[in-house]
Amino acid sequence: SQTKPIVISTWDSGKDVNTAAWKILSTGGRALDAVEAGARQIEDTINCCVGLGGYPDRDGIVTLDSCIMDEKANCGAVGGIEQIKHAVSVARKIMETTPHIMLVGEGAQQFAIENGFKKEPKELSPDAENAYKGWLKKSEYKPVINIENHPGENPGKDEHGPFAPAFFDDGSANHDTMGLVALDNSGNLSGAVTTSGMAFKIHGRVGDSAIIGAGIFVDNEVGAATSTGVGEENMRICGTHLVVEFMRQGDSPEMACRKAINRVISRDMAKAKTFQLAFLALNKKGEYGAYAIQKGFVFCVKSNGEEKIIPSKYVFD
Ligand code: SD4
Repeated sequence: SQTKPIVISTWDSGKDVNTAAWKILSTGGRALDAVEAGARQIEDTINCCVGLGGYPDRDGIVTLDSCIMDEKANCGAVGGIEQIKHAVSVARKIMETTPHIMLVGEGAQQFAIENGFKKEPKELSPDAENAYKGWLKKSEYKPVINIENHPGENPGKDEHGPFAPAFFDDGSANHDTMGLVALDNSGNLSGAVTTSGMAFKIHGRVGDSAIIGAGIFVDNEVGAATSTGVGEENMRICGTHLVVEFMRQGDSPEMACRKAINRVISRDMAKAKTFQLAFLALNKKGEYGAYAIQKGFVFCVKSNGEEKIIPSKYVFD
């Protein structure tokens, strides 16, 4: 038996995102349209971690990453785009109207404006402004190129490094990247992810949420997966591609996510204890599952029979 349509999404903010996606899925619409609508819903809100109200990079600039993929392996992605609200729709536009998959930075913004997207003001949201001021105060504001500063690695210095301590988040800051995947009434899968990325990242840093195979992967014969957490750790293993491949080999969505998490942990257990990374997956039958490194990740599900916020299983307390 197959549960369809169905949409699943990251974090508790996924509840409203699923509602937006459900409007499309429940009336027989395409999974692709549903995941775009879901991502747009949260891009329209003020959120620490998605859209133009998100936390800036360490130069005080908000840059967005997003990607989208449909049932035919069409994909679009945008990295480090500034002052454009609906990064996910830019990604879709790239997918549908160009021979390319990804545009970044100024070129992406130029493309968006040429395609009718409005250039928004540069101002930070009040919440982001506060967070940034706080970060500047406490941090020794020295550019450190290419050093990932994980909490625990440099006692006394690490809390305010270029990469904010994602795993300390318990609702406060620096999580809530929105990744969602859906299966529509026709049995087709699509996925999208949208984020302002790691707070206080180096200007120009692009994370997993812009990378097909890391932020999102969809294979219409098998399933789809998305991810949230420290993007670098996901990119290292092409995580969502890996999750989908495990499902292809017969694993349940939860087991597939768990195996991808195990892949990360087994390489360096001590380091894995210092960051959060989570995978969320849906298969062709509408079965879903998740796995995280740390406690605290939740995801949202919406189908005809279910509307729930579910705590993910995890490795470390
Ligand atoms: C990133 N994966 O930019 C994102 C951050 C994230 O919830 O997931 N936050 O690395």
